[in-house]
Amino acid sequence: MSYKAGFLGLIGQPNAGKSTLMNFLVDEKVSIVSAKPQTTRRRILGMWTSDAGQVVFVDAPGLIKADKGLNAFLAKEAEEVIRNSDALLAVVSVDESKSDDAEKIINLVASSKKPWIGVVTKTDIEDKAHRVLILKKMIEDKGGKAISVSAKTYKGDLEEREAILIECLEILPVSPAPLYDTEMFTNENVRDMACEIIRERCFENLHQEVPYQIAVRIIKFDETGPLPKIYAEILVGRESQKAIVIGKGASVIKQIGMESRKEIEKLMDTKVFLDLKVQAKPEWFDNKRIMKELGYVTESED
Ligand SMILES: Nc1nc2c(ncn2[C@@H]2O[C@H](COP(=O)(O)OP(=O)(O)OP(=O)(O)O)[C@@H](O)[C@H]2O)c(=O)[nH]1
Ligand SMILES: [Mg+2]
Repeated sequence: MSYKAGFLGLIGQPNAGKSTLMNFLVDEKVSIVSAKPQTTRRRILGMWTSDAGQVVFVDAPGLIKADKGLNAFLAKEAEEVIRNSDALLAVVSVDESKSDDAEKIINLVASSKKPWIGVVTKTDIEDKAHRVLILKKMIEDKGGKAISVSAKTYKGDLEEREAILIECLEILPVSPAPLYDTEMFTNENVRDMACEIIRERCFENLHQEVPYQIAVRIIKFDETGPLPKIYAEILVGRESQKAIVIGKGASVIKQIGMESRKEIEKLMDTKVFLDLKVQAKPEWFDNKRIMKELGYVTESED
């Protein structure tokens, strides 16, 4: 078989399990995950390389419709992943909240004219088990190959994972060489991954609209000494949210800081010093300059 390589976009509703699926297939924690929808904000690449080729997964925000602020960015980002990928995975979950949510995704991917596979996720949710066959049939009726997987409870059946990866490789174009260095599993740098880890911990520890109006930026990343020192800032969209993020006696920010530090230490394989500050930037999501600085501007707008 000839060598294959290309970009494989993950398309699905918010919360369908796209990031969990990519992390599982790449076998690394590349993309952040949370129980709340709209966790992923910009495309994140995860690579898997073998002798037969290289799959470059493109994790995208869940598909939404919006024409303003951060949500408009999420909508455009997902559209660009559909447009720019060589092939697509339609990711549909057995616990989709509305019955036609999965159908919309399958129809959209099938009409993209790109090679695609439908992946039914969260098959471990027992009271939704009957949905697996329904969704697989929906995929096959649109001409796609259907795969089902539980990416979260997966217990190391390497053959099953490899089988999915080989299916993914098959729908990619023939390529003379890999697209990225074969040792790489992501093109994200440590700085950006640290920001995403802090944002993930904010999604875990904060509720209602607060996590959606948060952004994280690194102020200083000092790796000169034996202990890397990271100074980061959590931006909130309203003055009143500052007290919520800090919490009573700074309990919330301390918890976010401790959890983030542990994750960053795992990522960097060393102890780190992490300093978190909270800053209110009212309606930062309506400010073009700040949005651009945070990376929330699509390629087409740039
Ligand atoms: N039970 C079960 N839960 C899963 C599985 N895959 C993902 N989840 C959970 O579903 C939730 C959403 O997962 P994500 O991977 O963040 O979903 P996503 O599609 O990337 O979501 P957005 O980035 O918000 O669009 C998290 O709570 C995951 O733990 C699975 O196979 N089984
Ligand atoms: Mg995601």
